[in-house]
Amino acid sequence: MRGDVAVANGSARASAKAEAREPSGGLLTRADRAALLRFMAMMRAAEERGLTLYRQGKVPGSFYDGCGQEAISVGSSFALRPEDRMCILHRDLGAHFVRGVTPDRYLANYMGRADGVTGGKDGNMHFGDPQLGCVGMVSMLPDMAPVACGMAMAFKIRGEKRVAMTYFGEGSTANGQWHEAMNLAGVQRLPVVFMLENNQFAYSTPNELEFVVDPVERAHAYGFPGVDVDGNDVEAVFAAANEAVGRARAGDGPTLIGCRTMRMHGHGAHDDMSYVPPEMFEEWSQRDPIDVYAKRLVADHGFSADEVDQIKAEVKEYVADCAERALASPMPEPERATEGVFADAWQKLGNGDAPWSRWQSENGSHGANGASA
Ligand SMILES: Cc1ncc(C[n+]2csc(CCOP(=O)(O)OP(=O)(O)O)c2C)c(N)n1
Ligand SMILES: [Mg+2]
Repeated sequence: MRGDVAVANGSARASAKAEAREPSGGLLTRADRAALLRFMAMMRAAEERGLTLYRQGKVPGSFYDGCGQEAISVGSSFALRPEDRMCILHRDLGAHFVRGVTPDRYLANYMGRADGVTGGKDGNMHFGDPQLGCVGMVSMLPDMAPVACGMAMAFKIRGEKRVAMTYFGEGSTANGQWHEAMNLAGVQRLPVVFMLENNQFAYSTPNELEFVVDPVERAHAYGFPGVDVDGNDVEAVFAAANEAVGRARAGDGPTLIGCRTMRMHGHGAHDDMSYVPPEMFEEWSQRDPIDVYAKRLVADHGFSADEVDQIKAEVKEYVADCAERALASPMPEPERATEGVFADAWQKLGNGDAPWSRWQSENGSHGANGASA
C-alpha cells in the first residue's frame, strides 16, 4: 500500500506554471494528491477501527483520535525530507503514517501487543518510531516543543540543513514550556516548524477562556513569522509547511503555523462533547477535510469519482487487514518490560519516509538511510 503512494514522474516543475495559483504553489503531482487523500483516509479508517477495538474492551485505558484534523498532520509531514525529524502528538496519526508507521503497528500499540511500535510498553498513542526519525511522545504538554528545539539546535550546531517539526494544541500554548520553546527558537533562529492545531477546545475549555491574544500573533513577539492557515485544507497546510520548512532549511529560522480546525470527536472516547454547541459541530461537519479534498480532486485535478472511491475502498480493505494482524499479535513477554527503560547505549535515530515526489526526483529514492541522528 505504501509503496505505490508516490511515483516520481518529473512533472512537478513542468506543472508549476499551470498550477501557480493553487495553494500548493503547483508543486504537487497527481500521485502526491492521491497520496494526500490516501494518508488522510488511512488515518480516519485506522482511528475508527481503534475506536471499535476500544469499545470491544480490547484497548486498555482510554482512546484518543484526531477526527476532523487529518489534513494537518498529513499535509505538514508531507513537506519533510527523510532526514528531518518529528515530534508527533496525540491528534497527529497521519504524520506517523507519512513517516512509515503502518496501521497494524498503531493498532497493536493501542492494544498493548508485542508488535506495537513500543513493543507493548504503551497501550496508547505515546509513541514515535526512532527508526523513522520520530521521538516518542512526551505526554506533558507541550514538552515536545523544547525537544524539537533541541534537535533543531543540534542541526544548527552541526551545520546540517535539516529541520525539526512538532505539533501542539492551542490549549498547550498557555503553559510556560511553550513560551520557553518559542523564545529559544527565536533567539537561536532554530530550524524548527511549530504546527499549532487550534481545534477550538482544550478538553472542554473553549478558545475564549484560553487566550486573549491569539497564539499565532504571539509568534511575532518571539521574532519569527506566525501564519494562519485553514487546517481543514490539506494543500493549504502543505503549502504553508513547505514554505516554513524551506525557510528553516535555508537558515532563516522558525515559523509558527496556526491551523484552524475542529476536534470532531470528544477529547477522548470517554468524552461525550456535551459542551460543544450543536450548530458549531454542524458547521464544521460541512468542512470535513477528507470530503472536501475528495471533491476538489474531482472538480479541479482531473480525478474521476470512481478513482477517489477506489482510493478510499483500498484504504478500508488495507486497514481491515492491518487490524487482523494487530489482533493476531501476542501480548509482550513479561521479561521485556525492563528493556529500554534506561538508555544503555546511545542510538542514532533512523530516517523516515518522504513520499512527496519532489524528494524522490531530487534525491533518488525516499526513505534513504545514512543521515545522522
Ligand atoms: C501539562 C499537562 N497538563 C494536562 C495534560 C492533560 N491533557 C492532555 S490533552 C489536554 C488538552 C490539551 O488541549 P490542546 O492543547 O488544545 O490540545 P487538543 O487535545 O485540543 O488537541 C490535557 C489537558 C497534559 N497532558 N499535560
Ligand atoms: Mg485544542
